[in-house]
Amino acid sequence: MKIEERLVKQLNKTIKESSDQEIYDALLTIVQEMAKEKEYEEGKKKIYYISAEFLIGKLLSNNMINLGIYDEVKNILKKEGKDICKIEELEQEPSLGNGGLGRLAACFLDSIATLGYTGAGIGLNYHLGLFKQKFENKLQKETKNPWIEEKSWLTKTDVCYPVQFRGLKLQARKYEIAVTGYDNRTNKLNLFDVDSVDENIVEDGISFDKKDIARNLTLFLYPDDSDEEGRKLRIYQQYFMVSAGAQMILDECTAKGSNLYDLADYAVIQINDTHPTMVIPELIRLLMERGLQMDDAIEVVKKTCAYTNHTILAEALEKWPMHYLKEVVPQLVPIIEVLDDKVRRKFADESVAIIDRNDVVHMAHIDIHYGFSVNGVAALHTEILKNSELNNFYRLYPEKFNNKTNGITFRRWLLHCNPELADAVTGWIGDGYKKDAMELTKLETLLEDSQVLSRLLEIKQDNKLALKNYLEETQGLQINENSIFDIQIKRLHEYKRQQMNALYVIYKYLEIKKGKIPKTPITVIFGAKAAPAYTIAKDIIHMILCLQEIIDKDPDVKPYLNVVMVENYNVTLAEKLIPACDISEQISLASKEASGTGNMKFMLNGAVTLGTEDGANVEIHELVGDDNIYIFGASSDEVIAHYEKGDYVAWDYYNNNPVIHEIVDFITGAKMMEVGCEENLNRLKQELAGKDWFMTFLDFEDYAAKKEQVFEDYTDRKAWAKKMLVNISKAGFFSSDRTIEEYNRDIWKLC
Ligand code: 26V
Repeated sequence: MKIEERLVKQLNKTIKESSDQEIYDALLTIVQEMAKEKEYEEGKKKIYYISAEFLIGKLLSNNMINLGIYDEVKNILKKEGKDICKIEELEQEPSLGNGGLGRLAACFLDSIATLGYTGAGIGLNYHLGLFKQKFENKLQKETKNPWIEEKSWLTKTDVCYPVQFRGLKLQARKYEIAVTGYDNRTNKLNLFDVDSVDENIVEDGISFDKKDIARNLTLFLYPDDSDEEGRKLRIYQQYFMVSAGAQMILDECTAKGSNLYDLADYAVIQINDTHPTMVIPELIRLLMERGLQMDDAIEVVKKTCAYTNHTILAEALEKWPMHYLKEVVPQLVPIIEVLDDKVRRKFADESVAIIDRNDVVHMAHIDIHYGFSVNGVAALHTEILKNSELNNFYRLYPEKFNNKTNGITFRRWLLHCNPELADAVTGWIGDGYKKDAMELTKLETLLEDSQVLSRLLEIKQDNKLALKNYLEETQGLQINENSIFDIQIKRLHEYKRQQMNALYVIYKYLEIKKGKIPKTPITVIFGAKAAPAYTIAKDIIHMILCLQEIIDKDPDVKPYLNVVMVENYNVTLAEKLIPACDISEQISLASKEASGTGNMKFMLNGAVTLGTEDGANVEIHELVGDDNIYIFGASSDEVIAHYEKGDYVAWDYYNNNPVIHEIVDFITGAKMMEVGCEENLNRLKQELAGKDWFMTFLDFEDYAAKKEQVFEDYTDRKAWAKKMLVNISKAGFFSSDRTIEEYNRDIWKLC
């Protein structure tokens, strides 16, 4: 049946007579049916990607693109006076991730299905997701973010697994979300949930009784872990996910004929950071329950599990006190003790032990000893793991370590979010790049084509106007589409250095006040959520919102410089911001950002990177060359040496550098105090002048100088358009299809 007929049949009236909501509901049903037709299991071995986060974004358009019906549906609706964009707006974004790690998992699921691999995601069905961010009095407030509606992409199943905690047994029910591949099969994202969860226990904001596990288990993603109850709840969540996931994996493999000794021929489990690490002892436990001797079970698991590390930040590497595990999952404790004992018998080095002398369990150590692969997520990150952070392990198991530079799905991050650019590219080089992203290099032959260059600028301008309108309509923000859009969007963390960008805004503000007017107006756009208990991160948001107000009210400055912080930055907003960006801010302190993936999305959409030699920026730099990226700041080696020697003294910079002194003092100056909160601003200034752990002052001058250069270069529109085109043409390497092919070639070996 034709799509139009199918739609009318589903609606049971004409398209014209139907409301946007009715059309959304009907399309959801049709897409789900079409996706189901492409579900099949093939081949013996299956990849299970297990992750506490899957930041999948809205699904309607993405699925229609992947099923090849997007344009047809769009045109049918247009003919009847309906706008597909308005219908897309009705979908709630599932907020099942914090940032890069969760979004990566979503891109990977897309690529696994697109490449036709048998694979599935395993995660949790958080009802209220990550918190929704609101600004009140220029401060972040957290509220719940319900996303599951009557009609949603979730399919409830009858499949349940028992999960035993100390003194509490829960049933994990499996829900499924179809994962459509681009012109290929459909896989599944399995999200476990508990029937007894109760959204009504949430009081104001996001607070709730953290001890009422049966009712709170799948309410929120990463509940506040600043207190002990919160940390224990994380262990409950993690064990619930891995126990149900492991049972599902064993059942599926047994059904396909595995005798469990040969599990590794049927399953490979990719452990996304340490959150799912308990899958290792849990699988061992379950295999023993199903008749294997412990040593055999350990050997089976060792051949089945692979670990991806996503950060070198010590505070983010999970360590659980043994007494928490005893309280929550006592059945795993003897297994973890045996795992530790085996390590200790083999290796004298205390630093590689699983249980340390304080009786704390190092989750990453379990993964490294009892998985067969350890990978970093960008070339530099993997080198740092091998040479410093995990060097003690690398010396024991050099063969386990490998790099898999991250990637992004071009279906969402080009075809969907920037259709105008995608169409233009298709017109220039054909549509082969949609299946083989490396074909984008064909664009290089057009670098001297002035029509192509001006079209590129025109598309950027259209996207900037679209963003301006969107922000005005949805957030009441006003920006000038004829200014340079300088964008930093990512989780708020000191290592990502939003504060350095904000210090530059102060610097520029003071320059303009002194009469130094920029040639082209500048709009600095931020989007970031801060973890609820991360005080300094929230202070940085406060500083930015104060600057936004001060500048907005200052007629001397407003025509030349604007700052806006968008509220509740999420995937949907990213899809609007990225196509409109001129300058992509990737300014983490070198060595700290494992990879970054926003950097890749910006590049693909023709933004030019201003960044440090960190994470995947290094690889972007290598690909586009010095002329098409702006690199500044200390190298990772220099930074690591500063930490080792402890010779970075923020206070000296503050005292000896008059520019830094002036801008830092501005934070607590009269203008800021007039609009801001004394406590927050004082604390932030103290933190910067007295500590500045992520060395913003070290890089500030170089950053400011490079930024001036970028603004200057922007005025030569033709030369700038060439930089844009080079960036797009070199982005093919960052397709997650390439990343997944590498995972399969080196780790999964599916076929
Ligand atoms: C987690 C936490 C939790 C405790 C408080 C501090 C803190 C800081 C960082 C994290 C990050 C957890 C892991 C993560 O999300 N890593 C990101 O993974 C992306 C995909 O590989 C990568 O592009 C980003 O560079 C990396 O930060």
